[in-house]
Order: sequence, then C-alpha cells, then structure tokens
Amino acid sequence: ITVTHELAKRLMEAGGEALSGQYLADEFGISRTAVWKHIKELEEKGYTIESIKKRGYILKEIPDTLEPIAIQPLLKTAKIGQVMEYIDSCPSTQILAHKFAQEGAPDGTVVLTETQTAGRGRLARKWDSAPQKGIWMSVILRPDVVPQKAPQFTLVAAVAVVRAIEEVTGLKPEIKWPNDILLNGRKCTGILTELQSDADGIQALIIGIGMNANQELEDFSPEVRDIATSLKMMDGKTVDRQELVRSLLFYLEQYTNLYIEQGFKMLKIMWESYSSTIGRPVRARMAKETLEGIAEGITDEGVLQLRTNDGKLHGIYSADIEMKN
Ligand code: BTX
Repeated sequence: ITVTHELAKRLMEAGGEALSGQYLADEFGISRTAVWKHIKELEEKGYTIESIKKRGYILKEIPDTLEPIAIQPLLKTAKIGQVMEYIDSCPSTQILAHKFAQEGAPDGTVVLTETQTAGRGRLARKWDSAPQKGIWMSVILRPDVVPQKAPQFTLVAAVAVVRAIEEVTGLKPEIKWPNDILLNGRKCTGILTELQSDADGIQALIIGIGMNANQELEDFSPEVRDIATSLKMMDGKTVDRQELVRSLLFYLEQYTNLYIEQGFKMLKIMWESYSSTIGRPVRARMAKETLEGIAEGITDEGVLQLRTNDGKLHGIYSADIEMKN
C-alpha cells in the first residue's frame, strides 16, 4: 500500500470531514508539501478534493472506477480482495485469473476490469460487458476441498451476490438454479465457476461474476436485450459500483468461509429462500436430454432434484432451466 493509497483511505474514512495537511504529514511522517503532491496525484486520477485554508482537505468525489485504490481502503475482508489486479480493458477476467492462478496468485486474489472484449459464460457463450457499466470480476480461491465440490461454490457465490444487491440497492433478486441471478425474471448477474486441478486436488477455483449495474437498455447488445436487466434499470438509480464490489467481496468471504467450515447446510437454507426455481414447474435442458417436472429442491451437494410427471426423482448436475407457467 502506497502513501497515496493510505491518503485516499484516510480521506474516505473521514466521511466528508476536513483533514489538515499538518495532521496528514505527521501521520505519514512526510512533509506537508509531500502530502500536497499526493493530493495532486489523486486529483489527476479524477478525485475531487477541496482544500480549505487552515482546515485541510475534504474528499468530495471519487471517480467511478474499479481501481483498487477506490475499493480497497474501505474493504471489510481479511482475505478476498487484499490482492487486486485491475486492468482497464481485457478479453476476459477469467482468462487473466487463470493465468495469475497458474503463476501463483494468492488465495483471494481479485481480477477486475471496466470492459471485456470476449467475456464468456458457460459452454463458451458470450457475456456482454459494457464499458464501466458493470462489475466484471474473477476471484481466485484456493480452498482445501475435493474437485467435486467446485460446483457448490457457484451456489455459495449466488447467495453472496443476492445479499450484496439487497444490501446496496434494497432490490430483491431471485436465484435461478444454478447460476443466474434474476430481477423481475430478467438476468442481472451471471456466475461462472472454473477449476484448475491436478492429482493433488483443487489448485484454484476461478469464480467469475458478471453483474449488470448501471446499463440502460441500449447498452446491451440486441441479442440479450429481451432477457437482461441492470440494477439501474430496476430502480432508476445509479448504483455505486465500488460499494457493490466491497459488499460482494465481503459476503463472498463470509459465505465461502461458512461453507468450508460447516458445509452446505446453512447456505442451502439461504439459497432456497432466494430461489425462484424450487417448488415450481421447470424444463431442464441438458446436453443429451430435456426433462420437465417440478423442481423439488437441492441436495446438500447442490444437485437439483427434479420430479418428472411419472413420479421419478432425477438429480440434475448441470442444465439450463426454463420456468414453465
Ligand atoms: P451463462 O452461460 O449462464 O449465460 C450466458 C448467456 O446469458 C448468454 O448466452 C446470453 O444469452 C446471456 N447474456 C450474455 N450477456 C449477458 C448480460 N450482460 N446480462 C444478462 N444476460 C447476458 C453466465 O453464463 C456466466 C457469466 C459470467 C460472466 C463473468 S464476467 C467476469 C468473468 N469473465 C468472463 O469472461 N466471464 C465471467
């Protein structure tokens, strides 16, 4: 953490109160001129800082960027996001995260970008990632669990996403098994969990989260306009993306810890309470077949239980789910 980082942190924490140049100089053990230089550096990054004679510096506005300097100071996690890689534009944060993981990036490393040129969903589908409008993020985790448990992290992440959206916007999203977060039946977030494993087990889990935050309808490509929505489109309010990232990382840490320590039981209850799938008639499209029936629940392993009309109960590990009316 650099002095500029620390300075940004102090100004953010001051919550609109002035901090004097002398106070800051003493805190950091540098001269007041040096403090002023760091203030200028923040201003060049787009921070609006008011300096008032005899009183000091007040932070007025932070630019709408997902740079670590704008996120980390108020981050309430012990692990996730303590290392953050930020890049203005990239093909896909998943690709980058895989590379960083192979190079030894620590547990909890977060990769963030403003836009992706080749954002991806499951089965090589495209993920629309409008510049500066969403949260396009991959989180590297190195949990000590067997590879079979990897899909459950998608469910755990889904609960974290819902909690973060609720906390920051007050909106009430639903989860569609396994990885869609919906508002009014439209997708506002997608989650993609990928795995690096070898004979010793999981080397890294790469959890990709794509959240539509501030898009207007025209910001989406025509192919997804009928199925997608953003938080802003739901309540007309521009959401603070930095706060959303912080909240998301906080809950992701809470719930992945809970999962690793206590298993899926508690999270299953939470997941089911947010689910739009359970208890409803659905159609499950899988690679080889399509089944219709009632989604009765998920198992402790996160497997969807689907009862078809002939009374048989099927365990579904991976599928696209359509709701039937
Ligand atoms: P999925 O396969 O469940 O969903 C992909 C489908 O969702 C697409 O085929 C399209 O119909 C629709 N779609 C595409 N873009 C959007 C969007 N922005 N909003 C709503 N619907 C959309 C879901 O896969 C997993 C997505 C993970 C995305 C993150 S972003 C950060 C990370 N990097 C990366 O390349 N992927 C992940």
